Amino acid sequence: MKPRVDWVLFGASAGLIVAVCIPMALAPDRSSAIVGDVYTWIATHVGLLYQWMVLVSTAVLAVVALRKVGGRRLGGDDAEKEFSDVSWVSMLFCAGIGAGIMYWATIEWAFYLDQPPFGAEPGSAEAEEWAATYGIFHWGLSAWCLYCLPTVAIAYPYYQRKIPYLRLSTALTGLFGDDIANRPLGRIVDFIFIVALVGGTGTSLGLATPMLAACIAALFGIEQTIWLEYAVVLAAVLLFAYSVFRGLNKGIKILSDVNMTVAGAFALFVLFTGPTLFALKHGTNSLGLMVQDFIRLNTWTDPVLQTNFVEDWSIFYWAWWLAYGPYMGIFVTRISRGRTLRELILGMVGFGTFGCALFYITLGNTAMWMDLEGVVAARELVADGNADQAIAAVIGALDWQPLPLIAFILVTFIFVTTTYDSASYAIAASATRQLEVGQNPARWHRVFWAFALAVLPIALMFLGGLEAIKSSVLVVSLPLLAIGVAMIVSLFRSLRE
Ligand code: NM2
Repeated sequence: MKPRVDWVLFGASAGLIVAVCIPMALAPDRSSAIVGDVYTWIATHVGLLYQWMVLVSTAVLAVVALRKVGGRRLGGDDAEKEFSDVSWVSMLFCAGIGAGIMYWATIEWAFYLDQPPFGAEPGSAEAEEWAATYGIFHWGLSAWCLYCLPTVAIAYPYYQRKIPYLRLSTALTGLFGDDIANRPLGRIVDFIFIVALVGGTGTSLGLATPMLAACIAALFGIEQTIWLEYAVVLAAVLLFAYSVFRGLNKGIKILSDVNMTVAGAFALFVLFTGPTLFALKHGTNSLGLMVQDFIRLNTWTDPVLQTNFVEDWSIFYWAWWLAYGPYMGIFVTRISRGRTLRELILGMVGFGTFGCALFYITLGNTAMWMDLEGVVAARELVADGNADQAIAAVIGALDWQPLPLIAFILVTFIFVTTTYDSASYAIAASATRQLEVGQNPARWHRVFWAFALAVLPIALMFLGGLEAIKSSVLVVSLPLLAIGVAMIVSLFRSLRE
C-alpha cells in the first residue's frame, strides 16, 4: 500500500508554524520579551521535573539493559541487521547531534568559567576544572538517556507487536491500545511531537547560522551581514532537502558516514595541532570528576545559593534533548531492526557519550587554552554576546590556516544537514497514516518538511539573542514530560506481555 498523508496532522503542524512565526517576525521585541518570561517561569517552577525525568530515564534503561529482557531482539530472534554497526552508530550520532556540538563544544566553557557552578569563584582553579567538565556532562550519559528512552519505548512495540505506523504514539500502544494513533489522544501526542521537534531544530539552525556566517566571513575576510546569514540558511536547506529527497540509504546514510569521518578527523586534528597535553590532562581530569560526582551533578538543584546555573544550563539542556528525544526514537527505531534491546541501549548511550566527549575534550579545551594564554579573547567576546565571533576567532587561530576554517565550515554544514534530513524524515513518517516496517514516507512530503523546518530558525534569528532561542526549546518540550511518564508505564506493560 502506498503511504498516505495524514492531512489533519499535516495541516495542524504546518499551520502552527506559520501562526507562531508571523508574530515573531512582525513584533520581534515584544515576542522576545514574552518568550523570555515564559522561560524563567518554566525553569523556576517546573525545572525540577526535567531533572527527575533524567534520573528516571537512566534508571529505567539500566533495568532494561541489565535484566533478561535486554536480550530480546527487535524484529524477532532471527531478524537481520539492516545497517552495519559503523553505519548504525554514525547515523544515530549524526541524527541526534547537530551543528550544536560545534557551537557549544567550542564555547560552553567560557560561560562556566565566568559563572561557575557550585558557587565557585569565577576564574578560579575550581571554576576552570568545572568549565572543562560541565559541557561533557550536558552532552553525556544522562542526556543520551533522554534520547534512548523514547527509542526503546517506540522500537519495542513497533517491532514486537508489528504496529503499522512509526510515530511517537507508537510508544503508548502498550497503555492505550494499538489504534491509539487514529484516536484524538494519539493525534494530540503526535502533534506535540512535531511541535517539539520544530522548536528543537529551530534552536540548532538558529545557533548554527550566525556561527557559520562568522566563520565564512573570517575565511574570506568579508563582513558578516544578515544577507550572508540568509545565504547560509538557504544553502543548508537546499542541502538537506536534497539529502532527504535521495532517501535513507542514498542520502542520509552516505552523508552520515562522511560526517563521522570528517568530524572525527577534525577533532583529532585540533587535538594534535593544538595544546595536546593541556587538552588530554583536562579531559582525563574532567572524566574523573564527572564519574565521581555523577549523582551530585544529576541531583544538584542549587537550593541554597540559587545562582540560576541549573535553570540557565542544565534545565535548558534537558529540555533540548527531550525535545529531540521522540524524533530520535522514531529515527533510530527505523534503523535498528535486528538489534537486541541491550545492544540498542549500550550502543546508543555509550557511543553517543563518547562521541560528544571527544569534541568537548579537543575543541573546548583548545579554545579555553587559547583564552587563558591570551591568544584569543574568547571570554570577552562571549560576555559581550558575540559567541559566534568567539568561535570564528578560535577556529581562525588554529594552525594550518585556512584548512581548519574550511573543515569547520564543512563539518558544521554536514552536521546541520544530517540532523535536518532525518528530522524531516521523522516528521513525514509521523504525518503518514500507515508505515510498515521497511516503508518510507512519500518523497514530496519529506522534502516539504525539510523546507518547513527552516522557517522557525529564520524567525528566531529576527528575535535575536541566545535567550529567545533557548526559551523556545523549553516551551515546546514541556508536554513531553507527561508523555515521558506514560511512555515508561506503557513500555513496562509491553515488556511484560
Ligand atoms: N542536542 C543534542 O544541533 C544539535 O546538536 C542538535 C542538540 C539536543 C543538545 C541537538
